[in-house]
Amino acid sequence: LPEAVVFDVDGTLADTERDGHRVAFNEAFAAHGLDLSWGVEHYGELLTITGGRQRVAAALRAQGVDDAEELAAAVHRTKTDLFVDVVRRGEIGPRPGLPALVDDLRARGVRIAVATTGRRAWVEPLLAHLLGAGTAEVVVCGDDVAELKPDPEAYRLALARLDVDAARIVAVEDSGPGLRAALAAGIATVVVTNHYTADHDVRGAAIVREAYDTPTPLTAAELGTALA
Ligand code: XBP
Ligand code: MG
Repeated sequence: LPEAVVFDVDGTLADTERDGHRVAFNEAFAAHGLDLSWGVEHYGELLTITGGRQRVAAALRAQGVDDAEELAAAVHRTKTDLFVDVVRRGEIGPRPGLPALVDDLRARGVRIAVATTGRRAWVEPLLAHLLGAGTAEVVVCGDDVAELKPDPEAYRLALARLDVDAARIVAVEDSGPGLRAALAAGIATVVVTNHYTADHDVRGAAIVREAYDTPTPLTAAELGTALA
């Protein structure tokens, strides 16, 4: 068994992007009077830009907006507030089969951590809702690092806070950029894809699946085989 499992959040613990973050971004654009709206398919392409503020800044720069960085920061603050409300209303549930995996890990004494590029303001209430407060003993967020995924900084920080060797742990990710971040930190990685990441390049992953619960439930023991 791994000593610890480090989970990504967006797309991995929950399907947060299409009906969550995307909608909050669009509401924030409207609140700031911007003529910008991200459709479901287009948003999938934008996910290669990790970090909400960076994603907005790229879109504003593409529109030739002056002070794109400053405006992006303001729009992203609005988006974060809106998304915190969505999370607090309990509208985002876990991906099917995830709670069973987390129960299995906890029952076997495997430590649980989180490494995400998302903002702590919504990550903490979402984790409390999905896993129960305190289930993840280490939570690294986008606020904590200078470089977002695919840079390994978030994973390296999680390793340091867990005080474990990379060779003893397994990461669970949903996307290409997330996979590359974990691999660059020397961590064996299991990828559970979703509709947005089904066609991502996942070479290098120890295991690739489309779901936690099918064709068989993903277990702590199966995660352990990623270390071999
Ligand atoms: C997730 C992200 C985040 C979210 C939005 O990537 O890139 O930016 O899309 O959250 P990963 P914020 O799953 O690899 O961590 O607006 O808080 O950035
Ligand atoms: Mg993700």
